[in-house]
Order: sequence, then structure tokens, then C-alpha cells
Amino acid sequence: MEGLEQWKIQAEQWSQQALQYIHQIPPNQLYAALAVLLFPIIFIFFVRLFKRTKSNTIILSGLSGSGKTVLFYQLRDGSSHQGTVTSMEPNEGTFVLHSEETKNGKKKPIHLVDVPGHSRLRPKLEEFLPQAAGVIFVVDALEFLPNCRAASEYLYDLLTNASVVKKKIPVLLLCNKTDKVTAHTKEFIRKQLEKEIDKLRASRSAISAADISSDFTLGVPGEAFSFTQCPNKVTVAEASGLTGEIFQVEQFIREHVKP
Ligand SMILES: Nc1nc2c(ncn2[C@@H]2O[C@H](COP(=O)(O)OP(=O)(O)OP(=O)(O)O)[C@@H](O)[C@H]2O)c(=O)[nH]1
Ligand SMILES: [Mg+2]
Repeated sequence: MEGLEQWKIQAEQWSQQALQYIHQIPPNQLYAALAVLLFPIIFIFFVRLFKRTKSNTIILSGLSGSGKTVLFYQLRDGSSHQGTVTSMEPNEGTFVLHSEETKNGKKKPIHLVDVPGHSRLRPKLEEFLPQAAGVIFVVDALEFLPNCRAASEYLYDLLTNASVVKKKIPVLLLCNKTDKVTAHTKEFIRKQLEKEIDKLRASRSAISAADISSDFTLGVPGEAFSFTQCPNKVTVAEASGLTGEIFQVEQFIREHVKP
């Protein structure tokens, strides 16, 4: 008991000494010391907060038949075990990329969403866009010309989506099915899409002027449309989901979902 009492007295003395010492310090110095102590703590807190809110969601979009579901399984399992059925609902998964599973080092799982291209299911895309770290717009490079108009319309909607514009969500135009020699090149596809969007822009802005639509407009008025005019980054790449040549897809994912 005595020992405890002594300890109490000692502790009180110490705290009084500490208080006296603090009172001796000029307030300015005290505040400065506090700031120096608090700043790193607040800084680390914000860095962590920012990191946590950073999304790991990548969206696969594009017309029906462009090869999104095959790509999904290729990225997840390294094989294309999916038949030729049209997807009737979004396909979602959180996983480590198959190509990274055997690698050492940091691996961060990605959340991949395959949104079916069927026009009735496209509104689903808008639900996923606000949380997207990147969007892969898959284009069938084999059957490109007959689908050019439809693909451009879908892409136009994507590029004028409020989340995509405001959050500057990066978009990868993926020319798929390049395993076939008759596939069109990515330069050709990019140019054709730009031309088609240029035409759409004229017709759509005429409609929205009458309807007072609040949709975002694309490109620079009076100039031919080019993807470089978009506020978000739009890049082109080639792949073959079927044969697993998906390096450029994985590169895009890793660029926007950091391990
Ligand atoms: N040659 C070739 N064919 C492919 C490739 N990727 C997909 N296909 C074929 O294209 C067809 C459609 O592929 P899916 O992955 O089901 O297409 P999707 O984009 O998911 O279509 P929806 O679910 O309807 O939106 C299938 O018959 C695939 O075998 C590819 O890289 N090369
Ligand atoms: Mg599908």
C-alpha cells in the first residue's frame, strides 16, 4: 500500500513539473511543436482515406458479340471456357489476374464487370460507371464495318456519360479478335469510329438543342472529332480473347488499378 501511495505522489510531482515546463515555453513555440507533431498524422490519415476510396473496378463494355465474356474468363482463369451464348446479365468478379497469380510481389485483386451488349441491358452500364477506375470498350475487329454505326452510338453514350466526363474515367478502345488475319487494324478502327462519332455529334447536338438536354457534348465545335479532344484519356489497343493475347488489356488494368 505504501509503495502505491508513494507512486501517486511521485506521479503528481512529475505532472506538475511537466505543466510548469510547458508554461515556460512561449505559446508560439508550443503551437509550432504541436503543428509539427500533428501534420504528419493528418497527412497520413488523408493519404489512407484517399487510397481506400480509390476504386479497383474495371468495366468491360461494347456491342453484343464483341467478345467481352471470353475476355472476362481469359483474364480470370487464363482460358476461354465460355460458349457462344449471349450474356443475359452482368458478370462480376473480384480476383487476382490469372497472369499474376504465380508471380511474386504485390498483387491487388481487381473487380471486373462484364456488362452485356444487348440494348435492353445497357442501362446497367450507367449503374457501374460511377465506381469505375477504367472502362474497356471492346470492338469486334473482324465484323467491324457492319457494326461501326452501332458501336459508335454506344461509344458516344459512354463518352458523354456524366461520370465518365466528370471523373475523367480512362477508356480503352480494344480491337478484339486480332487472331484472324482479316481483322481490321486499330488505326483503321480508331479513324472510322472518329468519323462516325463526328457525324453523330452533328445530329445529336441538333436534337439536344431542341430538347434542352443536359448531356455533355463531345469534342471541339468546328473541328473534326478526334479522341484526343476528350477530357478523359482514350487509348486504342489490340487483343484476342480467344487465344489469350491480352497483354495490352492487362497493362491497361494495372495502369489504373495499382497493386
Ligand atoms: N476469332 C475470335 N473470336 C472470338 C474472340 N473473342 C470472342 N470470340 C467469339 O465471339 C463470340 C462472342 O463472344 P462473347 O464473349 O460471348 O461476346 P460478348 O461480348 O460477351 O457478347 P454479349 O454477352 O452478347 O454482350 C463467340 O462466338 C466467341 O467465340 C477472339 O478473340 N477471336
Ligand atoms: Mg457476354
